[in-house]
Amino acid sequence: MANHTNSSSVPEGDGKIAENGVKIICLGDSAVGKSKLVERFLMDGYQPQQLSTFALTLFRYETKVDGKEIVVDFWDTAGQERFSSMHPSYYHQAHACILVFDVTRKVTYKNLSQWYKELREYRPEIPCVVAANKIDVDYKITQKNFNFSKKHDLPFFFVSAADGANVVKMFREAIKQAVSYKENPTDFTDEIMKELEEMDLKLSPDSGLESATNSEGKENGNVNDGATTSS
Ligand SMILES: Nc1nc2c(ncn2[C@@H]2O[C@H](COP(=O)(O)OP(=O)(O)OP(=O)(O)O)[C@@H](O)[C@H]2O)c(=O)[nH]1
Ligand SMILES: [Mg+2]
Repeated sequence: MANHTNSSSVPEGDGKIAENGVKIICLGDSAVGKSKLVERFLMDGYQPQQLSTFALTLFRYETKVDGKEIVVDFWDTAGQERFSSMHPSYYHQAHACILVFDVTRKVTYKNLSQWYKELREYRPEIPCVVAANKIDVDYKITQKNFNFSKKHDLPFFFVSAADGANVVKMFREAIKQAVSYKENPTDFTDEIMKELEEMDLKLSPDSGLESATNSEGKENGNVNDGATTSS
């Protein structure tokens, strides 16, 4: 099941994404329910009235997609960080994004454009899904049209962290899209990253190209004893 790492600065393993891992970030205004949605998905539990996310929370989750073992890192941050600008490392190498708003507060829907704009500055190509949260407050809201997702051609889900409606469906879609993006990145930098990762796997896990081959031209073994040495 899920491991949870709470950290006020850098998450577990320096935020390094596992080899078979994907990184999914959550974005949206404060109190729209980002943390509750992740918690709901991971634990199928819900405890209302918790404090705002302090700074950054990393939720690690292991699952299978098309029979393949995948490690998913959900990155969750406090919405108010928008006002002091989100640290670029939050976006770094993200494979998908979950954009959340609260159907009971119009302003959180309005602010989606700003979140989306910032996301696209850092990650122009990654898949993004939109979650309209808190539908349990009044289910009639699900008859309404929210054009933001149509405009940007993004999958849209009415969800509730409180009663769990569509939560699994929405997360499964985000995970599926993150995995398929990682396998076939459309962003130039990501393509290069993927090539480098594949080279690294063939050569040596922690070294650059030069140190990957020794003086006799032999490949180093896939040594990973957890220790790193500096030259
Ligand atoms: N009725 C209802 N309340 C919800 C739902 N999801 C979250 N809440 C409540 O909304 C409040 C904010 O939820 P959080 O998950 O902390 O929101 P957040 O987006 O993580 O907020 P920040 O960490 O400040 O950015 C809490 O009081 C939750 O109990 C939901 O689906 N329905
Ligand atoms: Mg939070």
